[in-house]
This record gives sequence, structure tokens and C-alpha cells, in this order.
Amino acid sequence: MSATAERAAAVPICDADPFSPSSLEEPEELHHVLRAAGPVVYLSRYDVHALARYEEVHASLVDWQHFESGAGVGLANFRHEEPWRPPSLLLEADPPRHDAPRRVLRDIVAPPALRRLQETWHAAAGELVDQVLSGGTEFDAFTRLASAFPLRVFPDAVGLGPDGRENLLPYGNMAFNAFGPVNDLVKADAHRVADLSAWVNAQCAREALTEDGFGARIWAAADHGDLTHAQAPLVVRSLLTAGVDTTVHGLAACLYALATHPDQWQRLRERPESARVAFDEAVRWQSPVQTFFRTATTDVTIADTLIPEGTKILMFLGAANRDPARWSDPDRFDLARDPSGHVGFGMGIHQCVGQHVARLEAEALLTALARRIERMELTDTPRRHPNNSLRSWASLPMRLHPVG
Ligand code: OVM
Repeated sequence: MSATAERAAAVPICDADPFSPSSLEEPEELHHVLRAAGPVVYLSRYDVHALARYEEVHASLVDWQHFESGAGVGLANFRHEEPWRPPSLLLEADPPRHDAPRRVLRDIVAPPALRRLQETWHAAAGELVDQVLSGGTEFDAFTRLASAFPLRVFPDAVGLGPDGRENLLPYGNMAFNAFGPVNDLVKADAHRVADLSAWVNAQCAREALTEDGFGARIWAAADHGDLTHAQAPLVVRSLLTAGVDTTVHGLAACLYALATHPDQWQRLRERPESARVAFDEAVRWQSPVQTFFRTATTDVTIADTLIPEGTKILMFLGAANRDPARWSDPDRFDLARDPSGHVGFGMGIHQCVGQHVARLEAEALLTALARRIERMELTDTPRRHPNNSLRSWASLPMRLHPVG
């Protein structure tokens, strides 16, 4: 047997379906199996190689030269399959084409540019919490807080008009499903693709946007020559695709974590300045974005396994974020740890460009709650919402105990 065949024969094979309803509902068991199986596992069901250990996930995320995004970051290989929409100029592009749109958007959502929103968003969070509490202390915290807060502040910051905002979450849900296989989750939304896409695309036009939001700034960057006017609406589309569901389910992860770890809630109340760390620890612990794919640009070897040129690699961000080789006591939600280095926002040139927006939303909501709420608890089993790549929620039934 040649050395290559020997290596190929040695790759552990797994026939589990990471996109099955049960794996999506409860991914930890499969993550454990995949990490234990080896640094690279072949997923026979989808004919792809998969990485579930932190070291390999991290290494492939930062190596954009060997692991490209331009062929799509879902299972579909854009070299052979028509994408469901024109590819994202950021997510589904490689250098050098990726870089100008990235720089433009990065500057628009960078911390200095967000400073003007800080006060407004903190005030909005306080108002939302007061408003919700005035109606009672038992409610679905997924709808009333985790969804309501981003929907209250983010579309305004982008500069969207008032109509049709109810399309934002369904559109993101659809986009995140589309990274997976064409299973029942994707088929269930097939009849909405055209209408939801038409609405989102219409919102990306200059005329649809207010004059002082992120969207207008993207168009101004085109005027300035930093991108073309043809690129501007697609960059706005990235904000609308990646900026809503992700933060909603990220905030839900925070609320779930804190409601189920009362000692950590106390710690946060004593140190509200740790709200951002709490958010990152929740992102590590739950990994709202569970998976992304890359495509091998050449035959490339990972830990002695040959990944053939042009084939897909599935990276389990959620599994990497709980790899015991990287994290001590990884299944524990622990505000005393340093969660930086988690791959919940990815890593490398594609690392979440909007992460500072997400952290500001989390900081605003968590500090508003910390000031007002002594204790919170689940009143019933939370329900997950199945999605091919988002670890998402349908409900978080909670009781809040206001201070005094
Ligand atoms: C995009 C985008 C970026 C990140 C995630 C994402 C649907 C989309 O640029 O459209 O998920």
C-alpha cells in the first residue's frame, strides 16, 4: 500500500448527519464523537472532511490561502452549483476581491464609529426592560428581550425604513439554513425565498436607507471610490443577513446561560463591567453559529489526511469552542475564564466584522438587566428553533425578580 493510500485508509469515517433534527437539537454528543475520532473525520453522508478540534478548526480558519470561501461557506460548492443568491462580497469572497468591501464595512462598524450609538442603545435597553417588566415578571425572554432588543436598535442603525422589518429574522433564518444540505429545513422555506429576497434587496438601495445609518455610509464609501456603486447594495445586504439572527440568538444564549447559572448572574451584577466577557463566554459556550465550510484550493494535508483540491471542509465551531484540549472544564459557563480565542466569531480575515455591534447590544441589554434584576430563572423548558447552522431558540420562558 502506498503511503497515500495508507493515510487515506486511516481517516476515521463517520456516517452521522450533523444536520439531522436530533443533532441540531443536541449537538454536543456528536461533537464529542467527532473530536475523539481524530483531527480530521470523513463524513460519508456528505462526502466532506470535517474538523471538530480547536487546533485544526483554528488553523483552517486562519489559512485562507488553502481554505477558500469563494466557493461558498456552506455545503454547496459554487464551482459546480448555482448559489441561491449572488454571493456575499465579504463572506463568500477571497482576497483580493474580499478586501475592499471588508475594509469599508469594518470601518463603519468599528468601535470608534459605534461610540455615537452607545448612549442611545443603553437607554433603549433600559426602556425595553422597564416596558417588559411593567407587563409582569414572567414572559418569554426570547421574544420579549433577545429578539426585541436587536430589532429595536439594529435596523434603525442600518437606516431601514419602518415597513417590513418582520422579514429580517425569516430572511436570516433562511440564509443560515442555506449553508447546510437541502433538507426539510431548507425545503420548508423554499416558497418564501423570492419574496424575502426581493424585500431585502429593495432595502439595500440608496433611496430605501436613511441618511445617517450604516447603510448610507456604505453608499458614501462608494461615492468616495472605496467600492463600486454596484458593490454597495451587496455590502448592505451583508449587514441585513448576518446582523440580526446572529445577535438575537447570541443574546438568547446569554440569557439562557445566566438564568441557568445564578452564581454567574450574581457575579455579573457585582461586576457589570464584565458584561462583554459574559457575552463572549456565552458565544463560546453555545456557539450561535455552529458551522461553516471552506473549500480546499489545492491538495492539502491536515494532520496526515489528504484533503483533495476543490472539496469541502466542514468546521465545527461549536465543537472547537468546547474542546477540552483548549479549554479547561469546557462545558462550564464560567465568567472567571478568559473566553477570548473562541472561534464563535470565526478567526482570521473573515472573523465576524460586526462583533463590536453584537458586543454593544449585549452590554446594553445585560447591564440594563443587571441594574434591575436580582435573580432570574427558567419557568419551563426552553425550546430550540432548528436551523442548519445557527444554534437558535424558539422560546425562553423566564421569571425575573426585580430589585427591591
Ligand atoms: C453575508 C454574511 C456574512 C456572515 C454570515 C452570514 C448568513 C452572511 O455577508 O451575507 O450568514
